[in-house]
Amino acid sequence: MRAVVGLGSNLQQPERQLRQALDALRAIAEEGVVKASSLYRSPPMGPQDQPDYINAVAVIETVLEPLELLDQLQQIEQQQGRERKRHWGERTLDLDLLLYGDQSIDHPRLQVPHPGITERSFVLLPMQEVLGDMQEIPGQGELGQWVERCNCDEIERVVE
Ligand code: A4P
Ligand code: MG
Repeated sequence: MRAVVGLGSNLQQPERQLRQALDALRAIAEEGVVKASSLYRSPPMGPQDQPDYINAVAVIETVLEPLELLDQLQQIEQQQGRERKRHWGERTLDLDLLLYGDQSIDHPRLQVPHPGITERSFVLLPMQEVLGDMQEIPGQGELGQWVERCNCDEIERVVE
């Protein structure tokens, strides 16, 4: 199954955190990471007294079931020293399962598509880069229409 994972970090060298997480994703995916977006920098959504975030998305091919994949993602977060401090607060690594094939999942531990997709520029823009405007978000229409509506003023692609 093709799965799309969102990556985010705003502590302890965020760009390094994301590169390390991409390596870890390569190790759990069948064919490695099929495609990774550029890195994007944006001001924090939520509490403002925290550093800017670096975000990206990765597309992987996996044989893992959705909850197994979530377990793996959480394990990678733990390996990279993830602490949960406060809602929408700072973190060394956040991995969200954004899409899993064309499935809609509503489980106490897992909602897919990830509920934040359509409102978050730091998810929409990297998704658009790797998946294109025509990508269907199950139950919510095409990605392109959400990108058009999003407030994307404050997000910038990190030039490497
Ligand atoms: N969970 C349910 N669905 C999913 C899914 N699709 N993918 C459950 C991953 N997890 C999912 O997650 C809490 C629980 O959500 C998990 O145990 C899982 O069973 P978490 O990552 O521990 O919670 P959280 O990240 O603390 O949630 P919170 O606080 O709502 O944070 P968000 O929504 O992840 O946002 N600003 C910018 N610019 N960029 C960012 O990336 N990120 C956040 C955190 C805040 N501000 C940001 C950014
Ligand atoms: Mg999360």
